[in-house]
Amino acid sequence: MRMVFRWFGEGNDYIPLDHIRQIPGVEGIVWALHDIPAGDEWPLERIKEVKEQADRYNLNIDVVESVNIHEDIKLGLPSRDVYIENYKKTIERLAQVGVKVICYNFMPVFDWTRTDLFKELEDGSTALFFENAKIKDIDPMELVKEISENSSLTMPGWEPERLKSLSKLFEQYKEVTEEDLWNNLQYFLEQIIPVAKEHNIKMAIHPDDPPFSVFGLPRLIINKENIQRFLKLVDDPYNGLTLCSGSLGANLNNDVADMVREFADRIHFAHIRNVKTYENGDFVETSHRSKDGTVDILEIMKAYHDIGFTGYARPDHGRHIWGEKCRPGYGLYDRGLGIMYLWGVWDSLERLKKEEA
Ligand code: DNO
Ligand code: MN
Repeated sequence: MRMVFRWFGEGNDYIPLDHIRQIPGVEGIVWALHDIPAGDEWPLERIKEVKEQADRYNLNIDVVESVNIHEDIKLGLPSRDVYIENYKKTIERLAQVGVKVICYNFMPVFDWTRTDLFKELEDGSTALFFENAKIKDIDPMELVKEISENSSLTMPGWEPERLKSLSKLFEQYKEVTEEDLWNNLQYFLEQIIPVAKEHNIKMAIHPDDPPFSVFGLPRLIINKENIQRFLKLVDDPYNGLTLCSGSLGANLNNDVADMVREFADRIHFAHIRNVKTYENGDFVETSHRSKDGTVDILEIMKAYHDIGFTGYARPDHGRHIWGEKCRPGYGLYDRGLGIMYLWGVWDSLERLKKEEA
């Protein structure tokens, strides 16, 4: 397991690289050029700049999250071909600096959706929260307004340029069924995977978050069955997964440890975090500890250990604790604690294996 840590870039993150370097066992940053609109090519100069910044702290840049997909690709519009060509160019350039994994998602309109970014927990910390009843009642525009007023830095997937065209996007998606979305994903993969393979970059799709339909939009990467279907669209190791325990864990029927064992060789990137999910469909993000949420992090770690996982992993989100000023879900402190929990479990499993041998 190779531990990495998401960093939003110079001037776009409160956390400096020298702090990241001090988290035990972290060998690289998970990064992106967040200011480049989805669909545009990433300039090589800008890519090299990040590599140089990371080099100074002896951190690798092996994992990119995310190279976002233009909505026209998801909608299957004729203009998609231009954006797919741009995507290929970005893959080629990322390969030039040694990138190994690209995380992306195929969620219509929004990246992850929450109703509250700072829900207070019993211990006085705050965390991202999803209230099912509120989503059913609220107009998406209203939610977007509320969410963006509460966050000082733009969240990935909620960029102002994209959100401006929101109502038009919703109109366009009215025509798109779930089967259309599968076809559009297949069209994208058939063109992208051979290029990624040629450049030795593993593509790793992130599950939909939450793993069920919101605002009537179709959702694909939500459970074991659909992931099986996804992997067969292009049956190649370069067509793989970012297995996110927190996203999938927001549906109590998803057994993430079982998915780790099932999809073992197709998991290139592990997002490991806990959520507490309620029967009414609400969920709140919690500390990584197994007993703090409804996702069995211990069992998931055991599954990764059993399959001999050598891919990249990150703690994904954390709570906001100790008064830290941070991006919603992306503070230093709780993610740092999360990493120490994950290492604690992992190292114990390693020791036990040695003792048993
Ligand atoms: C949620 C996060 C997401 C993720 C993107 C990947 O669990 O990991 O914001 O980064 O959806 O494209
Ligand atoms: Mn995730």
